[in-house]
Amino acid sequence: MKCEGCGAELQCENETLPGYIPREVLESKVLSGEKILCQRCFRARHYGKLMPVHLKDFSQQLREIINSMNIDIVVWVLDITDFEGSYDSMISAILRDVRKIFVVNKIDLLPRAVTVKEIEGWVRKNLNEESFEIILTSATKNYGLKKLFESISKFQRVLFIGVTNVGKSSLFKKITGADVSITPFPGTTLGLIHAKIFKTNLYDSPGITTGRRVIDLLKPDSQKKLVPVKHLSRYTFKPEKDRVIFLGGLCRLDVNFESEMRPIFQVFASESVKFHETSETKADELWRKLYGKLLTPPFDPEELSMESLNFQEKTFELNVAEELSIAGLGWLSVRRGPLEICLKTIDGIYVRKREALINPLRKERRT
Ligand SMILES: Nc1nc2c(ncn2[C@@H]2O[C@H](COP(=O)(O)OP(=O)(O)OP(=O)(O)O)[C@@H](O)[C@H]2O)c(=O)[nH]1
Ligand SMILES: [Mg+2]
Repeated sequence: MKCEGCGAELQCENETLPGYIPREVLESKVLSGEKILCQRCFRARHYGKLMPVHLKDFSQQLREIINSMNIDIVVWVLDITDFEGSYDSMISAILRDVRKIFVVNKIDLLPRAVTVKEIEGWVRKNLNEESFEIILTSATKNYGLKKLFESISKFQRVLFIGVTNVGKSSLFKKITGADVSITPFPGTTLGLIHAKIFKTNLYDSPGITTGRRVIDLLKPDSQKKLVPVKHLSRYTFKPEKDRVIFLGGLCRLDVNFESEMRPIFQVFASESVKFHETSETKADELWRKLYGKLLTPPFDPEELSMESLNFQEKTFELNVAEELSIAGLGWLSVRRGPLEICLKTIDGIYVRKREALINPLRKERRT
């Protein structure tokens, strides 16, 4: 028997393992025919806390599940606010020969000035795949759900996959009506959850953790803070020469440029990422002093002690209509260049220079 919220196999023995439910609660729910939730899902819904459990890496089982369950099509859910973090090359390799649809979720979080057509065109260019269908969605604003349903209802067995927190369960719930658990903590779903709608069998699945996103390195309460809910924060910088900008304590940008005109760029991230500009001479000391205090994330200096981290450093030449994206944290978008940015962030975090998603040279407006 499975928890209807997270898909974990129910058990009454060990409170620290997935699927735990006190025996008396289980017995009474079975007798009354009520919905059965594990203790973790029950507490997540009523107290807003998600108990940490050891997560098995779902990517290991993905290939086998697709084969053994005769999956006809995989719905790979991406998060438009973290494209680099959600379109992961390891998952792409696992799914190379698998028939799939890309669902690009959370489009409500982008500035309204970007058109749906623009987003789709950008995603199409940035996916390194042979042939595919793209559907843009917002599970919270009910956008694109009809189109998604129409596409998948042609198939008999459909599997939703993706990295943690992209909104798989939110879409699954909207489409099937199944009351699955949804939280801002990554790692909510723990097992496969089945629902049938007309002739189509749909499966929600546990999120995959890649370790290549800043958010993956934080504790659950901090992860929750880092998930943008209603909108992204956006801040415009027009720095002088030799200025340093911090995106919280885990990402430092040293800005340089030759031209007379100061460069202009915007930074997009969750509201809990504190942006701070300072001079190059003050930057080292300020970083040490304010790390995890003013400079969040991390949200506590001890959560990820600065001394325990290895920082990678890479220099990028950027021009107008180019962006620099830091997986699981945010991105910056150049409005006037050229400029050079020496970026320091934790070793292993995926960083990519890309063509602008929020393109300052665009002409259209979202209707
Ligand atoms: N703004 C916005 N938030 C969304 C959207 N879809 C999901 N969310 C939020 O994103 C968070 C994660 O949603 P889930 O549906 O639990 O994500 P998941 O992919 O199932 O996560 P795991 O089970 O942990 O892998 C929740 O706080 C949702 O409310 C969306 O379209 N827009
Ligand atoms: Mg889920």
